[in-house]
Amino acid sequence: MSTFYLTTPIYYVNARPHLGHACTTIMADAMCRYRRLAGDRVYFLTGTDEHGERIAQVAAKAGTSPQAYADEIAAVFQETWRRLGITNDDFIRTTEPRHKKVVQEILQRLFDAGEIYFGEYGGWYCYGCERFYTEKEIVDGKCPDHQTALTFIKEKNYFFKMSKYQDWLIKHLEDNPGFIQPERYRNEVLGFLREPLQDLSISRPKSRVVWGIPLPFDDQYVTYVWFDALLNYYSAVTEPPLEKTRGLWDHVQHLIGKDILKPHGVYWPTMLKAAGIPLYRRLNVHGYWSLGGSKMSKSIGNVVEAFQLTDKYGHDAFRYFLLREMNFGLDASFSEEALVERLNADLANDLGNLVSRATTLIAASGPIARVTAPVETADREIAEAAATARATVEQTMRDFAFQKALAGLWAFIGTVNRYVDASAPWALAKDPARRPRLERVLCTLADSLGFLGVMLDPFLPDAARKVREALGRGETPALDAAVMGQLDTVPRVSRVSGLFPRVDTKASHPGPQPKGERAAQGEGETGGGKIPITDFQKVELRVAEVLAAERLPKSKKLLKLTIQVGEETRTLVAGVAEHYDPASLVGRKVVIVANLQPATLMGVESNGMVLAASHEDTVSLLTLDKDVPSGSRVK
Ligand code: ME8
Repeated sequence: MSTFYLTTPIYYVNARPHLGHACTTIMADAMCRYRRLAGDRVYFLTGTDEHGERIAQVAAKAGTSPQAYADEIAAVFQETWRRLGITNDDFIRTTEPRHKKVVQEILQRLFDAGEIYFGEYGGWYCYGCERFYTEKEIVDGKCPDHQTALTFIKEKNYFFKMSKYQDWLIKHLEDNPGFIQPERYRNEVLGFLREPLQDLSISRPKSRVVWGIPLPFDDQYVTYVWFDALLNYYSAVTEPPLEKTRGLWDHVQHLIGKDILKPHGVYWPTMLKAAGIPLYRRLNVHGYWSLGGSKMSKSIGNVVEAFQLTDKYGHDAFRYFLLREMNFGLDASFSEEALVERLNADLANDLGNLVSRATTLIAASGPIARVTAPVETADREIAEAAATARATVEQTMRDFAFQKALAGLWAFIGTVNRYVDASAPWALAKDPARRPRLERVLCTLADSLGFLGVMLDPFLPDAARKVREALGRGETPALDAAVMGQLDTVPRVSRVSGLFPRVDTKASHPGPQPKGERAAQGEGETGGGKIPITDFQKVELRVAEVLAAERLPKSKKLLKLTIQVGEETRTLVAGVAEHYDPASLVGRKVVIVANLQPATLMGVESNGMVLAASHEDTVSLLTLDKDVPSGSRVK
């Protein structure tokens, strides 16, 4: 039995879980379920990253303490993973004592060994990323990730002597080609290392940042959030003394998105090396999901909450889409339409129909104690296709290539569907003389379902369980049992229909066909006037500050407003002239629809619309309860 310890990034608690987080966590879950299926001892870790300036800032904005804020969002992450059926063994929070203790011990160890020194550094800092950017990384004077202005900061800090590990790390990457995979990311890290490596500032002065782990050797400083965060992978499995890691550490592999390659590919191995801790086994890096062409990140705001889609289409369909659509290591583009397309084609059509046809046929014939008819070429081909599919899964899962593993399984499903068509069991059933052949065909089909009930388990856990249950197999599935061609009986099978109901794409918005509860609630196709939240998300509502206001000469109703939306100034026309004196609006913050197509009203181009409530003769502009900067998103 081998041991497999897999981690996801620990997610920042400054935002709620979104599609990107769900993607990494689902990939890790599929991998861990697969390794359990293969009989490995598995430890699956995820968690939350709770320190740093950014968290303190959002907590302050929300009018609460950083700890209370972190408690709330960490609970949302935990609840999200529970509802998505994620099988993590542990959930680490960086504010837990078990973590803080390890961070302080390692800092002290590095300090005592002379790996940390006190010095001064000035550089361009992004508050969003909580890191300094080198001149080369800066794009148009802005943070390449957030596209916001950087701040020049000069301050005294503690530094980790990362630069001295540059040559060692280059050699390690060259000697261990599989250390970072796919290869493009190993090359990217080697690319970073072609430039001189700087020492890493690992502290922040308390005068500027208080929300962090105090340095054990200087109480005027807290630990830099990345230095703190990376150590979670180690602290989660450590029992005192530091080296005891329950036999897990030597097997650790990390799964991350490409945005955090540098901390994991450069900082982390050098930190481990300096602390005398064995390096991780492998860093697995996936690409980024984009939504309508722009990168999806919470700071940019176009997030998709994981729940909305899983509630709508089911966990398995959501999971399948994320695993099947992204080529591991490359970027992918998310759309609800593409999800529905995959759901209809691969799940409803290919898999759902196969399961429905096969279980219906087998259930109709009843169990068969002994199948006597010989195995024919067509049956043998199915067993061979199963062996090929399993070999593909085993090989591709070594590299986290979920899309290839699923393509391999779908090739098998296609073969079985063609086998059903060609052997036409419904025709065989009409001819008593062909009963023996019918029994062999049903046996092959039951065998195929048994195989799928095991092999699909990591990817579609709910559907795989339903298939196993239909065959009366209650036991925990095992990869070793995924072998076809050894069956001479047909079990009692219950019919499974509608494993994945088709989604009607003809309705104006993709959504499941109304049925059962949904129809009763008046949702779905008939609508009842309700829209999916994704429709609402298309509307970009923002806070705007009125800079100037004037009446339009020929109009009784219209005012021309000059407004500030974040960094942008625009003009819009509002129909509130009968209710507001222009001067009274200047300096006020209102709410606008920011992404309306421009319209020309009385010769003035209007870019957006001001929101107001009206009742009889009263018109009341939407204003804010508390002050927030113009440009803030309203949702
Ligand atoms: O970076 N596509 O946390 P984070 C795919 N706390 N994956 C995405 C994604 C997208 N559009 N957006 C986010 C942090 N992710 C640090 C990590 S680890 C010691 C500290 C996923 O909340 C992806 O896994 O910003 C990415 O690496 C991670 O979320 C970043 O999450």
